[in-house]
This record gives sequence, structure tokens and C-alpha cells, in this order.
Amino acid sequence: MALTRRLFLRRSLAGGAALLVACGEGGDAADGGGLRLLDGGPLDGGPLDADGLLDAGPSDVGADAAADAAPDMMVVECADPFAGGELVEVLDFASGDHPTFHQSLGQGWDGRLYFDLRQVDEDALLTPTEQFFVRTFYPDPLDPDRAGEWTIEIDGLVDAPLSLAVADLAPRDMGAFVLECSGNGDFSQFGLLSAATWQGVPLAEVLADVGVLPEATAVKISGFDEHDVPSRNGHSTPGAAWIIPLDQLAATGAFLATGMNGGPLPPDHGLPVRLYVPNWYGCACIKWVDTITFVDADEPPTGQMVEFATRTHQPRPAPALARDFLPPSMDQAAMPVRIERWQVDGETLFRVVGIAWGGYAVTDALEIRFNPDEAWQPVDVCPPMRANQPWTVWEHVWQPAGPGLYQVRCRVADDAVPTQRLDVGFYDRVVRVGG
Ligand SMILES: Nc1nc2c(c(=O)[nH]1)N[C@H]1C(S)=C(S)[C@@H](COP(=O)(O)O)O[C@H]1N2
Ligand SMILES: [Mo]
Repeated sequence: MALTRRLFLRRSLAGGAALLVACGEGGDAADGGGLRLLDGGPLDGGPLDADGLLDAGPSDVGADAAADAAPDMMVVECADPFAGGELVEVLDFASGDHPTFHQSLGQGWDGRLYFDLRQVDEDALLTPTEQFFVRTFYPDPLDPDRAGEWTIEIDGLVDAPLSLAVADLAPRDMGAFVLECSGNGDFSQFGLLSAATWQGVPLAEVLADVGVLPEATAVKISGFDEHDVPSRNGHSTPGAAWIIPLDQLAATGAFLATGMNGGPLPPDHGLPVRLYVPNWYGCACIKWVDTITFVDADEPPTGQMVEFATRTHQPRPAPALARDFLPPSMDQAAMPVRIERWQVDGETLFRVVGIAWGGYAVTDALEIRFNPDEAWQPVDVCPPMRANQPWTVWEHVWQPAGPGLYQVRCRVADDAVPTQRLDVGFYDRVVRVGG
């Protein structure tokens, strides 16, 4: 069987400051966020792609030479059962709707752009900016030409309110992270999920010098949220704000983003500034941030937090105080994104390509099942999961029992790994084989 050789950073070196930059000052959610090499590191000059993967190519000489030059890399041999075969077709998922991808649909709060997850691949991990999913378009009252004048008002329980000019921030690379709308679903082929590198400044750093009153326990981050056209059927409630407890701020790795994928933040993604919290659902990642308010322990949740309480898995009924809300974090999730039919040596083989994202620690216990009455099978993830962000692409060889509909589900065979959405079949995909 043919092998593909890939080099990857040794996991044990993940803390090596010379090699890897994790987003934030520690905290699990931020760990691994920056699979990003510092200039001048041992690999400087190597043919490194955006993910930090060094493609060794098919030749042993190349791989060994690269490994010699970079002792912190290791060579993994991944089996390629499809080598020399022919891709016959990419199957359509039979579940959900089939929206138009990569095109602006709707208006205002109901504005959407769905990303086609079938495009994700080991060597195409990041979502091109123009294909990155959008939930809520750029507000009509704002003028992109005046984005350079944007200020954030810092008020509430502070010594004196102040105004922060976004142009004065010195953004740097924060790492590669996924963003997922908590209302993502089969209706859009799960197209409200994308990955990018983000540039910005940690929120804890931005607020470090603010004179804060002793009773302040949290910050409320608010964004501009007015549109000329109301949301249809009251689908979306006006007012975008989220509250982060001060004692969690640094650990979340929250940052104010001013750029993505190395370019400026496009209008629809929050020009000139948005909140981004690694591994928190998109509803917390407030766009067009205009106010940061220091609040105390009696602060009620924002309308946005209440609107998204179910989708962020809050206790029911939703808590009366913001401080009793759970962090809107994403448990480990996984699903197939592309199922291909191949002819290899006269045999029909199916290649299931999937992603694993979210979660709080690396796992090697991913499993897949092709119908409720079939057995779970381990997914051999190669190279193994190295970090929770942005996501891990996996592949599985499938030989279906016969033609028909298959309901494909993933799980993590490790009770220590929380997977509340996987547990209820949230990311199930249905595929039709043959006939
Ligand atoms: N001001 C504002 N910020 C917002 C929203 C909004 O409607 N208004 N929607 C939120 C939701 S629900 C999601 S999923 C993300 C989507 O970010 P994106 O459009 O850049 O992908 O933005 C969040 N920030
Ligand atoms: Mo969302």
C-alpha cells in the first residue's frame, strides 16, 4: 500500500516558545491556537504551509533530510489506500437542504453566506476569506470608508470612561481558529462553520491599564447592531453583546480581531473590530464592537445571551444573572464533510473525509458508525490530532454493506471527553449509496 509521508511538529514541543505560539497566556481553550512558527525558529526557511505542516513529498530523501534539519519534526507515514486509484464521484449528502454556497443571501440580521465544507482538506485547512461563512451582514447605517475613525467606549464601573481608537491597536497574529454559529445545522449542510487565522490584540491586554472599580467582576462587550430591514419573523433579536467574567478573561484567550487570514477584517466580518473567543460559539464573537462596559456580579445576561441560551447549552430556564451562564464553549465535535467513491485496482472503495473540531484536549479516540445497527469503528487519524484548533482533517476507508441510505455519526470513545452535540446526533449526516 502506498504511503504518504508528512512531517509534523512533535506534540511534546507544543510548549516550546521558540517553535509554537499559543494564543493567550495559558488556558486550555487557547492551547494550540497558534500552529505558527516564529521567524528564526529552527524551521525558518522550510517549506511550511499555513498549518505548520511540512509536506515531505513522496521521496524518503526529502523527508529524512527535512527531519535532520529540523529535529523537532517527526515523520509520520500515513497509508494511502487510494493511491493509483480514480475518483469517480463525490456523493451528495441526502440530509438537509442544499443552499447556494459562497454567495450572500438575505439581508441584515438574516444575511447569510454558507461555506461549503466539502472543500476542507488536509492541505486546505483555512477557509478563504470570501468564502468564510457570514451570519448578519454589515449594518446599513455604518460607512466602511469611516472605519479608520472607529472608537470603542470603555465605561461602566471604571474610574473614568475612556475612548479607545481602534487605529491605535497594534494587531499581531493570534493563530488559526474555527468559528461556528451555535445555530449551525443540517439545513445549510453545516455551512455556518469556517476556519481562519486571526490578527488582533488580547482583550486582557487592551483592558490591563483601565482603572477599574473594585466591584467590577465582568466585562460586557457590545457591538453595533442596527439594520434598515427588520429580521423576518423576529428571527434575530436586535442587540449584540456578551458578558465575560474578569477572572476568565485571560484564560479564554479572548481577543479583539482587526484582521483575518492576514488581510483586513471584511465589512461583513466586523470591520474594523470584532470580538473573537477561541472555542466559543460565534454568537459570543460580537462584530462591530463599539462599547466595553465593566459590570458587577448583579448584571443580568444580555438579550443575545438569552436568545442563544439553548444553543449554547445553558441550564433551563436560562439563569437570571450573567455570572451563572456557562461559557458558550464547543465540546469536541466531528463529522464527515465529503464522501467520495473511488475505483482502486478494480475495486469500489469509499473515502470518507471528515473534520474534528472543538474540544478542550487532544483525543485519539474518534470512532465512526455508518448506521445505528452497525458497529462503531475506530477512525485512524493520520497524522494524529495535534491540537484542537483550527480543526483536524481525518479520512476513513469505507466499504458499505450495499446500496441504500446510511446515517453516519461520529463519537469519541472516551468518557472523559464531553461531546454533548455528538451524543444527540446533532452532526449526523445521511448519504445514499448506489441506485
Ligand atoms: N453586532 C453583531 N455581532 C454579531 C452578530 C450580530 O448579529 N450582530 N451575530 C453573531 C453570530 S450569531 C455569529 S455566528 C457570528 C458570525 O460571525 P461571521 O459573520 O463573521 O461569521 O457573529 C456574531 N456577532
Ligand atoms: Mo450564530
